[in-house]
Amino acid sequence: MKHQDAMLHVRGVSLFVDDFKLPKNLLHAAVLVSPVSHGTIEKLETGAALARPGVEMIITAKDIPGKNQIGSIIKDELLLAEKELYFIGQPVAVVLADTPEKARAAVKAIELETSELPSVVEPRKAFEKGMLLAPPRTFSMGNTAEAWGRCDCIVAGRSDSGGQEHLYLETQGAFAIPMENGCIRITSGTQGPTFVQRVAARVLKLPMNKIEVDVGRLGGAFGGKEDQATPWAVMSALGVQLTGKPVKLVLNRNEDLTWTGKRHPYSSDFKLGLLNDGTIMAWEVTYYQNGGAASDLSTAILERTLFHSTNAYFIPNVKATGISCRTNLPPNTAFRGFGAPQAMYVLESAIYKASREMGISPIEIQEKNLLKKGDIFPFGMRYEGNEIKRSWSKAFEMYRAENTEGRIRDFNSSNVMFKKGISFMPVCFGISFTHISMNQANALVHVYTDGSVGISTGAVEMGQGVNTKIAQVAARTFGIDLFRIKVESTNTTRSANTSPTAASSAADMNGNAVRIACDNILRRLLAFAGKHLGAPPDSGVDLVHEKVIIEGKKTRLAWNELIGLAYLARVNLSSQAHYATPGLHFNKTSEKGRPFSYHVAGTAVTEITLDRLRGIFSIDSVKIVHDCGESINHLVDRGQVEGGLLQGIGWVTLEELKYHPETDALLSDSLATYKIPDIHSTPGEVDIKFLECHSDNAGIYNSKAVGEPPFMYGIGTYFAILEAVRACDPEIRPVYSAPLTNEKILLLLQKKR
Ligand code: LUZ
Ligand code: MOS
Repeated sequence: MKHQDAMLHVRGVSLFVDDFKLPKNLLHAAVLVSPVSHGTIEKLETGAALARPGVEMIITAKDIPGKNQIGSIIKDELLLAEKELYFIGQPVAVVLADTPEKARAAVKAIELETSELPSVVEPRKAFEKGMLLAPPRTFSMGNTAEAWGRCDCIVAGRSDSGGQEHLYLETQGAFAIPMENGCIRITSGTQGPTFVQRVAARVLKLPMNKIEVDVGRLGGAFGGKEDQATPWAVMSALGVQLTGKPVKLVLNRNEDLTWTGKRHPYSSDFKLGLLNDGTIMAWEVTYYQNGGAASDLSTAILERTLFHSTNAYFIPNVKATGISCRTNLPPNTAFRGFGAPQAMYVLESAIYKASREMGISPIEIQEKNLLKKGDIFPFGMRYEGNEIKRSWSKAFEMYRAENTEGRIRDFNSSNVMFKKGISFMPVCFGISFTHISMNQANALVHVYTDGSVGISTGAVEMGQGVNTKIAQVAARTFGIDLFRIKVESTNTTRSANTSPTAASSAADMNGNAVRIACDNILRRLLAFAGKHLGAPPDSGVDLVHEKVIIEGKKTRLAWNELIGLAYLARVNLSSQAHYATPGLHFNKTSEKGRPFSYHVAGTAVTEITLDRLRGIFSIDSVKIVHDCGESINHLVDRGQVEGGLLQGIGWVTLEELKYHPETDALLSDSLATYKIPDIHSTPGEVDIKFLECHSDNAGIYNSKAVGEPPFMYGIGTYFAILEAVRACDPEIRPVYSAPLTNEKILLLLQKKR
């Protein structure tokens, strides 16, 4: 079963926001943004710009009819600046003109004068100044203060990880069309159509039922369109409301790179205590999260960091504190993994440091402390699976069977200029939105009289294959062929009050809603079929491979004919259904509960070869054992594992956001200066083995969520490089500061001791 969009994509006929044919009177929007990272507006004069040819209107904060507020969890972000400016890229005014070129030229003609204020871009500095987005939170278990005394080895240190640009292929964008009676229809490149609808209603001062949001598909998102697709969609709708004409706003790549938020950089302090045999006794960590200038999703992301502070390990005494710091960067936001990669990287740094101190292999420490079924997480939930140990064991068996350790030892002792390094990276990722109320979805299923099926849900297709999985769920539940199923656009008039497509959970939750809706229709159809065929009441009627089966015997009645007859007999051929993930609860005072439906686990083994002279490396292989539950689509899941791995490798080795030391302007603002993995930086071999297993509480049809967990396999590359550096010279002090770029590796190798 291939991705349903594959044929459209390769033929170049799939439609993205910028591809729709729009009415002739369309206005194009361009945005004037703050040129300073902190300051105030002293003068904002739009007259000259408005007088330019083709310019229809210039919108500023005072034109907003409703609330000038786009914040979600905390209402601390304006759509358009009023007086103070908090980051470079903060929207100030929107120009509407008859071409995008004229709109952008008019933006340049607006006179904006600002005075600058001191800015802060480092989270620790922000913390010292008391600039927080929310009060700090601490998750704890056992008693760390008491545990230190029983440890044979204690290591403490600092670990930093950088931000990351989402670099979705399709930049942010939206268009909006005026409808009858003040209603507006928005087509948005968003992961969260309901959120766009809610915020547009707030800003435009309209009831939500006057705003319709439609999403066909996104050209990638990775979390970058969970919250941050909203402003552009709302600006388009505002333009429609103020001019009565359709409005389109699509960012170009440079605007998108410089204005929108990214993965949160973290700076963390850690302390890890172990026994001589490698058993971890205590773990203390403080995360300073660089939240940017508004809270966006930062507090939820920090919460997920705290949930993953011990990753795939059992640690009896834990104290993890997270601090969301307000800085003068664009508000940082959701990005695949949602704070968990940052947490896991810190713990792996600490384990690596301890292994050096104790003179044992990090692999030994890792293996010794893996979570077992029944172990308790610091937030009170029990680990209910055994896939961590199973995936580790399977990976370790391969490692041993292939004599990897011996082969690397031989290679390293017979090569001077090249050294190999290896690492294991176990991952345990919790599935469910950490905000419990978001764990709900709905579906609307219609069977048409010709037997074809149309499905609407809140899930947004962004290349990840969720529509393919949803079609499979419907075909499987009905017992019919896939070609009959069409998954419709995601639309707030058909699917209301939906959660964003995020947290890896869209196929699970929307798939379950589809299953329930299809079951409702199927039950009516089978009751009708039994009656129609004269089967005695209570006989077993079923639909298999498009044929009605009675008491295990195939009848002549096929799906198409059944639908036609059922319609004439006035059977309801539509159903709406709702699904709420069961068993979730969490208490934010005690910080204990059961926030996740289940966990996804796996282990990656990464082998790299380092060129000692040049500081460059190649990844020889990444071998992954991954738990997909009972996968409903191995091809789609494999794509997610490969893509996640590569994105994770990019985060820890290549992708470096550089800012101007005085102006705070983003310097790595193009693909020439911001390097993501390409074909040359992919591993020579990516071997993915799926762990076949049955888990209680798994997702739709016992499959498991797959979007985010594989990202964290990439972290293994960092520590494989450190191992190769150690093979060059065991005296070199490792650094715990991602990304470990070629320049950093070279400096490390050259460091005078
Ligand atoms: N988005 C969100 C997420 O709003 N809540 C979450 O818990 C989450 N987790 C992962 C990715 N996106
Ligand atoms: Mo997300 S990081 O929008 O699942």
